[in-house]
Amino acid sequence: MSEVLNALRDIVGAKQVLIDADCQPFETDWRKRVTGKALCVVRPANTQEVADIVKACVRHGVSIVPQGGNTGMVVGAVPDASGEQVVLSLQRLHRIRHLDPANATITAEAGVILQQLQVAASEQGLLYPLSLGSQGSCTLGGNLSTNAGGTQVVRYGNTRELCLGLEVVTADGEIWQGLSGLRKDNTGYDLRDLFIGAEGTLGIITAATMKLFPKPRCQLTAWATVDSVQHAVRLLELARARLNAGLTGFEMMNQFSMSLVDKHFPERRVPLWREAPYCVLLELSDMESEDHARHSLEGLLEEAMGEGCVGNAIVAENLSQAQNLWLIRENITMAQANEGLNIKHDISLPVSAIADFCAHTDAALAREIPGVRLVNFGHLGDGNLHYNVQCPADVPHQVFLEREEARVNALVNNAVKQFHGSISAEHGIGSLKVDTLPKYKDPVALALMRRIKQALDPKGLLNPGRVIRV
Ligand code: FAD
Ligand code: 2HG
Ligand code: ZN
Repeated sequence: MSEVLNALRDIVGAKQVLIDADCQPFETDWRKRVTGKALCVVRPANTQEVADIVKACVRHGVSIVPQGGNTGMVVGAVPDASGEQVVLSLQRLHRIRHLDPANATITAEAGVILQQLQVAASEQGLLYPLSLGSQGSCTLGGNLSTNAGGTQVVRYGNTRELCLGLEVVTADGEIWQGLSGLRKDNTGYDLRDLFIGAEGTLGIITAATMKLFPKPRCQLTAWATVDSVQHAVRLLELARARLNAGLTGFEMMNQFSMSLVDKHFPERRVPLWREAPYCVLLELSDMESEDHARHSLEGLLEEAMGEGCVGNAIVAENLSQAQNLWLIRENITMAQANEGLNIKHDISLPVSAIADFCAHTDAALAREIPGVRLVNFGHLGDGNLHYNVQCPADVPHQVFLEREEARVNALVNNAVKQFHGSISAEHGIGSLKVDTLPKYKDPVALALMRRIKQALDPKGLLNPGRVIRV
């Protein structure tokens, strides 16, 4: 093993090859579900160094775990317990290479933090719409590798829809120059879409060209109470009809998830949460003016109240109120983590099936595990729920996970299948769901995935044990 360490030191310099205790910050996943042991953490500064590292690892038969901001939810970016895997941190690939206002694109390296991309676009009067609670630490490479979603998907799509081109280091250390700002290119198979969402199992993304959009002239945020999931879905239908492309966010939160924010982040002052079992957070982006936006949004809320699908509602008066409403929604993940270890389900369903899914699954869980606490929230606008589960109040978190996690997962995932959904809408498979996926994915699709993995990474050295076992 010292041979591979020396080879890596020759490529990046001794300072950028971390060993022993220095590896610790890279060895535990964000949710603190798993702590692994790395052979080393290597920190290249450019694409050529990444390619040389991959070649060295191939020569020595050592596997590679790519890591960006390590904010992933499914234990995909940390090493296993063997002490034999190299963690390849992309954080030092942090240059924005080019912003092209006329083409409305930005080309940046994999380690650029999402928030930096948003700021760079904004400084040119443009919008990079990807928006996640982890945006202060997650990276472009991680966003692409997980095909991250977030809160603007209802209008702008997932990371995949935002990407026009990639630069990738392949499993044998070649550099594929696929950076392109083209919106149309039909010259054969779409390699780009293979690497997006592959969670580092097919290649290392080193840079990408992403779409930018005009910045809306005005954004308004509303917070509304609804007394059922069915009414939240009806509000979505009304919002789509009235606001059309102006609808840029539509999130739902159940009362328990809001109570967790109220408990762990009292400074957020969650509005209206005691009044109803669910609240909806809705964002309108308008290209005309604030008056036009207010008129549209107030019209929508009046109609919804008239129909009885909204009970009470507020519209943020200014930017800081709007930001606070978004922070309430984004703080649910942290509030749940502060409450204790938990079970996450990152599911999607046809929007038309969500109310029935919730009625069915809420009842089944309450029946099977009395006292279980549901943290049901998420991106209702695109059919993605975070149908998370916290232990009953009187059961220790760790004990609950050991006893009930498999049973809870089976119950929820079976219901997802019954209602024609997906067991992962945005967080991916990682190692946490690698043995669950085969139970729910079409067998022909799985066989094709396995063949793609074997074709692109025949030695199986890129993030083994993640997404699909070969
Ligand atoms: P990492 O966690 O470092 O890696 C994720 C996966 O990608 C791993 O499998 C890793 O091996 C691989 N990888 C990383 N970089 C590369 C690369 N350059 N080339 C090849 N493979 C690579 N996710 C959502 O989709 N929507 C949300 O709304 C959302 N909100 C979140 C809120 C919070 C508070 C937190 C903590 C997480 C949230 N996430 C969300 C999950 C997470 O932030 C995203 O999955 C994000 O895209 C991961 O980026 P990262 O840089 O941290 O990647
Ligand atoms: C979000 O939408 C993230 O906030 C995290 O995808 C969801 O905490 C979760 O389960
Ligand atoms: Zn999410």
